[in-house]
Amino acid sequence: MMEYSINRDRSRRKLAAFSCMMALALVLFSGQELKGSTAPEAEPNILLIWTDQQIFGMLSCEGNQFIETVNLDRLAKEGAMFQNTFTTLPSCSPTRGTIVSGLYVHNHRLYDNINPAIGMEGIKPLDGFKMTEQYLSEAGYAIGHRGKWHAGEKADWGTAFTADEDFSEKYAPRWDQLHKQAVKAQYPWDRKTRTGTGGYTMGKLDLPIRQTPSWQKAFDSGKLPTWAVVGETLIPADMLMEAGVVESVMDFIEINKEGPWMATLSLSPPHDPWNVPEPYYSEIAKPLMDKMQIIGNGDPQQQKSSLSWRVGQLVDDRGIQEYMAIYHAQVYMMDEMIGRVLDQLDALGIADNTLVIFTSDHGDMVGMHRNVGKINNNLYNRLYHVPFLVRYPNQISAGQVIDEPVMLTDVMPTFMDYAGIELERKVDGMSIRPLLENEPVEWRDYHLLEKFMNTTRNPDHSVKNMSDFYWVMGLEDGRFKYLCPRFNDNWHNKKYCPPRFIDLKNDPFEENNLFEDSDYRKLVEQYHAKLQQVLVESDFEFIDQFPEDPWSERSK
Ligand SMILES: [Ca+2]
Repeated sequence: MMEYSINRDRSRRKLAAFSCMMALALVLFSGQELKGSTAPEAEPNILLIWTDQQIFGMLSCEGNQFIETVNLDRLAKEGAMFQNTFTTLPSCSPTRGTIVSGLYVHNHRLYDNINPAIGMEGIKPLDGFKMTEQYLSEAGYAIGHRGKWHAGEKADWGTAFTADEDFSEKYAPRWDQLHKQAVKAQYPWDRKTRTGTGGYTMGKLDLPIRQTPSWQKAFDSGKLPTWAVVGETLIPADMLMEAGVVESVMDFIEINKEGPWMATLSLSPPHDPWNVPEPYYSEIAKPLMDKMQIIGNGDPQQQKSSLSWRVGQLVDDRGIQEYMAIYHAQVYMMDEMIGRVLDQLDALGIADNTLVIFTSDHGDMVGMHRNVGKINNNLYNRLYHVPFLVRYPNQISAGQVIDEPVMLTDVMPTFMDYAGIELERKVDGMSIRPLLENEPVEWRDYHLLEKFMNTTRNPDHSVKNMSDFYWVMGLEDGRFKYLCPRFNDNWHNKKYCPPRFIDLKNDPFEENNLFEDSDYRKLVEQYHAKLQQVLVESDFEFIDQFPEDPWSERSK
């Protein structure tokens, strides 16, 4: 089944060379100047690397004291490290929609995780939606997505994401199928028996995983959801799904080395299930277990509605430490795998003309307030703050540390900017090129936070309109954070996320809600007005449902 991609990639390469000449001719004839300090020699290759569920602060260049991530550190050293990058919604599918479209979730409309097995396929995207891969494919780039996709495989989303039939039908969803098979081989549970509000019925344990003592004990209680598995996998490292993804992306780059190409290396760890094989288990995870510190002691009343907190209650503190240590080991293992691809760019002599971005789709609680995983409804920064490294030796200087608030909406317009492609419609993100090249730019001073909870009672879980959602919109600027929920009939009595106002400077673990504190009334009003302005400016189509004032929802 691999031949089709090889043939197709070859034909694209010819097309790419032609389009490259055309672009050069256009520049020469129009006298148009390329942006930036120096004109790039050629259209850059683009390598987008993302892990899943990796928080900012896990890399040694970001200050992690427990593991040395020498390969990703190299990207920071030879390029730029962003310290303040947020996703807009901490779930897989919505973020992936944002990365490829440059749009906020409320604009690309992939509100919740796609799960075709239970009929969740999102909402039809807005007209004129066009994703990164489509633009680049039309410009002559060879496109290779490898690894987890999770952004739709059929119906409306399949069409919206289609760069061409190969991409939609074979590249991306094919990897999702493989991923599913790999997961299924380890976790023989049946999604069709999914019950209740976010739990999974437990399948029988037949895993090639040796769970840690605390997690084995919790497992034996029969109360854990099936994803909450922490231990040592008995699958050798070179036979893991991720090793195959890395090899495949390397094959793609080798075949297309003359460029231009765009490759996505999409890796699942440190997403659950949390496990690593030897030697990572003994050499990295085990020695760290004693050293892991649980931070935060969130109010149980506020945490109750969150599955990640409930799972954390089923293990003792040692269990939380085991999970945190293995999470670190997963990041370490991913760093080694990513290093193979970076070495390949050097060996092929194409690193200088390859724009590399490394990030993650969203965070994880990593033990904060004794939470396990990401299913927490309180919109903690820990779930939104992600790593973000950029390297492009031909165009940006090395060793930069950048503090401006960047969002994953900015990935797509940045790629377009460097590839010299004009966008056909307005997107919410901004190209980070001026930040990278030290050019003057008016930049945002906040992150927009979004969260949509599907509250439909439709048997197929499909979302028909906005009133099917309980949603929360938030704004944070590093100093304060304001969360504004919009309840609906199904959910207003559940204490999901009440309105919140947090002093991030003095309360970094977000434990004290100042929303009802009269001293902060004026500030809350200001943040409410600013949030509303951001939503108006970004064409939030349900702005009429936005609460009139911060306190209007409270009385419901
Ligand atoms: Ca994810």
